[in-house]
Amino acid sequence: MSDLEKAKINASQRVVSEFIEDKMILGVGSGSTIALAVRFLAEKIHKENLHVVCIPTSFQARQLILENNLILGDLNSHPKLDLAIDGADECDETLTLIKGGGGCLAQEKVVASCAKRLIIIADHTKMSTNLGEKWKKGVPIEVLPCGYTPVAKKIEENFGGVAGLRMAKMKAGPVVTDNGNFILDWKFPTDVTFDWKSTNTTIKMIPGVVETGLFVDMTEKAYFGMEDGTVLSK
Ligand code: DER
Repeated sequence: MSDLEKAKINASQRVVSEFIEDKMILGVGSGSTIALAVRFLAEKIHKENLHVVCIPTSFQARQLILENNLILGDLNSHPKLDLAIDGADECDETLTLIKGGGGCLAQEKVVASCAKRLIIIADHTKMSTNLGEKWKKGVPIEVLPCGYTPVAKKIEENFGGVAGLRMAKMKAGPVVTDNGNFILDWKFPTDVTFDWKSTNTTIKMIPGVVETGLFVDMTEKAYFGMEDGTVLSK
């Protein structure tokens, strides 16, 4: 097992043991870290016979819930959640996140917005002072397929950098999200200090933008698995 995987496991175990309670409505995030966390979540729920309804943030999360014999819910039956747990591609010192490396940002943000608390689980490579220091692939932005070119141009004209269409690896053409949309990865200029709240608001107003991977003022705490085996919470 790699040190990074150990770090993810340590942070996952800490969050599961500290936050998961009986009768909880829980948002389950997406990505490899949460895939590990769901293992410990399932162990705790089955061992302690807890009643926890799990709300997925993606097709992947739905599969994880079903594969681990957890109770699957949805936002129609449970529009208000007690807690959401999720990963992040980067987390700055203000707990502003870049998410969407796995292409699930839109549903992740909806679920997180319905939760009283959002707790992030990550390894130390995701921890930064300013966004862009660690995650070099840019801010993921989910867009309607018809509008990806004008949206990319407007973002580049307004904010600089390059907004590139995310191409699939095991399929010809672009990545298509669970919602049937495309993703632009906006590699923003690093010599500019962004007010991420207003930048996010402006980008979201561009016709054709479905959601951004900027999670601003949404995170209560982030737990980072560190290289020395400890878990740092911020
Ligand atoms: O796509 C996402 O938003 C994921 O949560 C991502 O941010 C973290 O994925 P990882 O745990 O596989 O690094």
